[in-house]
Amino acid sequence: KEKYDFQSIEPKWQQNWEEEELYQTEMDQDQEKYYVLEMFPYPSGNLHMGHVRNYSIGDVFARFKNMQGYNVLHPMGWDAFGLPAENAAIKRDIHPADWTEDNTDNMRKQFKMLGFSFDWEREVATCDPDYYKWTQWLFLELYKEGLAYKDESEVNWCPSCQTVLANEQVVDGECERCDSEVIDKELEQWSFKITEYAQELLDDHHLLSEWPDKVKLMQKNWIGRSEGANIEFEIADSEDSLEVFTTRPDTIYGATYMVLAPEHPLVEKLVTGTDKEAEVMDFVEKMKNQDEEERTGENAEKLGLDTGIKAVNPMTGEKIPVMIANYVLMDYGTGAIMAVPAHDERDFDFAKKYDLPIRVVIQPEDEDFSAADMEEAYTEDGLVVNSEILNGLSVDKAFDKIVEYFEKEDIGEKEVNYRLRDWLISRQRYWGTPIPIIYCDDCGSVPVPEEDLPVELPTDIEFTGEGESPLAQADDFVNTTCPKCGKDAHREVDTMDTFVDSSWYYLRYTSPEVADKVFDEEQANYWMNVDQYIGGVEHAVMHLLYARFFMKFLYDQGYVEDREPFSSLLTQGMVLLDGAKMSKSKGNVVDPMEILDEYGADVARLFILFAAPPAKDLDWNTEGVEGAQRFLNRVWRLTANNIDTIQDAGDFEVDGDAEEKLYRELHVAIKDVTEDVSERQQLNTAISSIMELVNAAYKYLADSEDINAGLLKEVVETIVVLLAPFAPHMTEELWANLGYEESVHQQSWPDYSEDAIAKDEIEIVVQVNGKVRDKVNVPVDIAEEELKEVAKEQENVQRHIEGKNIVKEIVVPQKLINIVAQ
Ligand code: ANZ
Ligand code: ZN
Repeated sequence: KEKYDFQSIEPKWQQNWEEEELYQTEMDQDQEKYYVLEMFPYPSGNLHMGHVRNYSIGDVFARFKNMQGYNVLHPMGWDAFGLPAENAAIKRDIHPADWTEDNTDNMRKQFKMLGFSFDWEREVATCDPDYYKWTQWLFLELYKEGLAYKDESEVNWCPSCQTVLANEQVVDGECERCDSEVIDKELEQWSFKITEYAQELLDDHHLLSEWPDKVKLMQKNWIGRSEGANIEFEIADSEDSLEVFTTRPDTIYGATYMVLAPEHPLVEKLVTGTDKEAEVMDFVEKMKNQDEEERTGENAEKLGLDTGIKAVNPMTGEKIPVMIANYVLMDYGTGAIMAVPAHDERDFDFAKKYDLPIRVVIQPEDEDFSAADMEEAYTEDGLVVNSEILNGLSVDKAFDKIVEYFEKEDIGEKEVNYRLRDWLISRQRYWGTPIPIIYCDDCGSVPVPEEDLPVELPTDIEFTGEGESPLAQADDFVNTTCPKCGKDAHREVDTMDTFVDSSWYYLRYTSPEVADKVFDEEQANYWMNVDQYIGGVEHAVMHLLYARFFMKFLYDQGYVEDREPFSSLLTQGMVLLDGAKMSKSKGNVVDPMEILDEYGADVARLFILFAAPPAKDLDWNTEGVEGAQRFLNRVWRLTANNIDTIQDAGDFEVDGDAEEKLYRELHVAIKDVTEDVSERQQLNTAISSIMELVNAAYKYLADSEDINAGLLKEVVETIVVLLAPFAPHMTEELWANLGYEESVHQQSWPDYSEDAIAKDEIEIVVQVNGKVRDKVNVPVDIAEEELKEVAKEQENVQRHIEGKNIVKEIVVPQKLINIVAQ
């Protein structure tokens, strides 16, 4: 009875829970719901410690809320499309579908060995036609609303492998496989217009009060809203004009040159036929090979060229040079800027390098510097100078005044820009959701009619790793007829970014069985939104932003009642070993299966939850694992060794100091665990509180001759119940041993009594001449005179005051009394 035998207990209960369908959930309008969701895994083959952590955290919330009386939804599935499956097919000649299925089978088995309370009846896999049918349907819904569109975009192309590469396959501009230099290739690709929702995605942050601030900040920066103005500059001796976007229209008098992005359409038009044409077009060609980081990164070298063209500053009438330069990008703002070198760092560096004029137009109030003194741009606030109609104004006032002037004179207008780009979803890959579009020579792009969904992935594909899209070789797939006119037509051969699949899976879980709809609206609206979402912070922008976008779109279409999918977000920390992230490449991986073999699931879970608060990084260490094991055995013995006493126990009354102390500890523990889990989300301190209660129980047993059986029963049973969400197997076994037939996981979460917690006695230190001689327990509200009496009655105190004169008695309320005797 000294140790619990996890090897027999864990599989026994896992089987029992499955047979009893303990974790299957159904909609029940009369019961309040709680939806716990952990980000679903990519089926890479085996669970790693990060998974164990993620799902252990979620499992505590799910079990806890269930015991609190909520109807809990806690589903699991697979983010099953993606590149690794296809690489396995190329390297090992195994079909992506088979590879994926083997992996999900294995990981499902591992999940079950960990005892998570998933409702496996709701399992979904994004590669299942029953699922991706609806991913395609969502694509068509977006298409109908003009939110899915096709455009020319660049892809990474390896000329030697003759294939398109995903961004992660390009390392330092070279192909991961063959080290050849990767080039850009133009392809027609599909995008979703997430930019349409840019403002709403920002505005609705107020609905996300239970998200980490850092995640909201990352989204905010990613969306990158800028307020400014678009201004028109005339080109000298030409009909053309140039539009720029600036956030600092107040600095327009300081604009001493203009810069166009090399790709700007005006570049070719303006230089054609001039003596600069060859030089300029040569430079443009060179810039095409620089990626965004090389052009605008922190250490990027600024490269530029004078086009020989002049523009007219609308405020000064000056003719200023028009440059082209790598640091201006075509896909932001208008692809052209007015350069104000005195007040913009990039322009300052560029002006110094190419010897362009610098003119100060903003100065701090009591300073006066000239351009020649400047070593860097002055970007702070100040007052406007050298600017005719703006002189003396603050930056903010000047902004408003000049924009008003522009609008009146028809030179420009207020403009808001976002860094956020539309979401390019085309992938030149096989293992993904086919894009449901057919191309007809006469009708153009034609959406596949809803009744023809799903467009199924063909299985007979050869995986060579060459060519644009593997589906292009599947003639039976490609060749089809136009749904509109019936003529021969061909299918889109690209598949969707897997982030599309994961943007809506939380909705499918609410009714995975429905065959004729994307989800059942009644069930979706009962379960949504997700009350607690848990996952890695690496998904702070893409996944979480895309999912929010989909939810907003579905809200606008009237399919859901919430505008946000996830009410509360917890981003768990990493699992480290000796301070470094566990990763295959570092070779410092602890395999969860080895830990399960040696210690069992409950120990693994308890350790990982105890070692750090969920949001913090966690250092794996063997002593900690053994500590968790010792604690569980201690709980095991506490129950096993007292089972006879407990089983005979009936009602009880609390009597005497020792019992009162234990009773109080019991209620403190219930309160702390409850609040740690539900309010503070500090699962580690919740476990500490249970440990303290266990210690208190042992102390009570050791110190007391007469055991209050009823009290002991209450304490031990509460320990088992409190521990159940953390160590579900051992507690289930103990609960059965205590004589109960119903599962511990179906018990109500215990309540605590504030009265029991309120301290009615306190301990007071008694000193004689400043030395501690005793401690006494007295009522909190004891009168000072009475305290003095009690103190002097103590044996050890008497010994030290005997025969002496009491000169003074000093009382520090609630703490101590010092008797001064001579
Ligand atoms: C004049 C100016 C004066 C500017 C000044 C800044 C400071 P954010 O905040 O990121 O929106 N800009 C505009 N379009 C650009 C492009 N396509 N590529 C590179 N730079 C571009 O930045 C807006 C500012 O970035 C704009 O305001 C413009 O420079 C530059 F004292 O115009 B500014
Ligand atoms: Zn047609």
